Amino acid sequence: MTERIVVVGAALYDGGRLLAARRSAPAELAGRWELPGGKVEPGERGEDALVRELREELGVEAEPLARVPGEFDLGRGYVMRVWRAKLLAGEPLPLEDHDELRWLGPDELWTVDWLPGDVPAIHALTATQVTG
Ligand code: 9L3
Ligand code: MG
Repeated sequence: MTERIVVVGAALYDGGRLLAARRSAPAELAGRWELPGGKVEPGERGEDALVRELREELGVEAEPLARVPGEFDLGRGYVMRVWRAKLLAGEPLPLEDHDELRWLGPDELWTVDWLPGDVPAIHALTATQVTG
């Protein structure tokens, strides 16, 4: 596949804890954990896609803070760009494609079974200390 599909992922923080979301679909990804987010629409800015995806998937308002350097290969032509984001309003709910959410403290980051493509992103997040 030569097409590159850009996916945005949110490292959503609240009080120093990171939100992890367990996928319920599609079947081959179900049960694994990810940073919430999804595909960028044509012409859409990454930051705008992030805000939209967090509204749709979790029902919250969030503010992108800073891009995590790099691009994470998800396979099958997908690459993920990650932003740290801060929860502004709302309590996240698994409204779409997720069946469980968990806020992870700094010492709990590896207690969930991350999707393989998300693992390098979590490592990148821990490489710097800034949280929202
Ligand atoms: N994906 C992987 N890790 C993530 C996200 C947000 C997405 N943190 C993968 C799962 C799908 C594809 O990217 O194969 C598109 O994601 P979505 O639009 O189904 O959320
Ligand atoms: Mg999604």
